[in-house]
Amino acid sequence: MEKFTLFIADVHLQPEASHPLNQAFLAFLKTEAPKAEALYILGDLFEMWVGDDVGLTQYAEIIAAFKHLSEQGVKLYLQFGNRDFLMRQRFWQASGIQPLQEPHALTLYGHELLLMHGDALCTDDKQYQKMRRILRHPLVMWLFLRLPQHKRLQIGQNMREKSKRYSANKAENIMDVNAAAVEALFARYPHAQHLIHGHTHRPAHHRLKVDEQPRHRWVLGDWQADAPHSRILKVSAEGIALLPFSASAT
Ligand SMILES: [Mn+2]
Repeated sequence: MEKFTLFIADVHLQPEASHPLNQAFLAFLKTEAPKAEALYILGDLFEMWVGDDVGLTQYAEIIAAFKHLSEQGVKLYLQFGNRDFLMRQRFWQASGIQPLQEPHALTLYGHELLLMHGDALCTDDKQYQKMRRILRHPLVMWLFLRLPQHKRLQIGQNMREKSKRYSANKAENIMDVNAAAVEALFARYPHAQHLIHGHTHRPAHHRLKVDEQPRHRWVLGDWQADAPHSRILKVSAEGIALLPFSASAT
């Protein structure tokens, strides 16, 4: 059987366990993911994560499915997104997922890969980058996690709504990755051939040249809540491909 690894991002699992998106993702974990050697989740797995105490209850069924998958021998890795960066020790233990720094460079089946969520590359959106620096500040995160549960849930819900309004009112090009930021990243990782990221919800395979070298930028799809489908990346010795994934087809 062909050995391969899957990459996904921007699932945006909903706090309501019965949501069709969560059910579709559970089906993915039970049918597609077990065939892979490893599954990499490049951020925004959860629509929001306000602390392990809340999240392990909210997403209990999915976390149990991850644990089962890891016990079956599928390696699981995750990078933080802009919606879910407060997972801590209890989450890693309960899920069997291993955290990855950003960016993360690795060699897989002979391909030189570079992984990140992607929001750090959207440098044209100054307002967003400023907010990101504040929210990801260790002291801010430390303080937030010490608030009572109801307060954290309330803040999380407010931010969810603000983010929706924010994206709706912002020019499309401002929220995409900045070409110079991508080139600067490749300059820092001269061996990387393929950058894989999510965040922008614009699945695509971009070809570019940096320092005369051909490079690739693969953008993963988000998971649509109404009729769950996405574009996920399959990497094997044969090559790299962005494939449609549809929950109804499984
Ligand atoms: Mn994102």
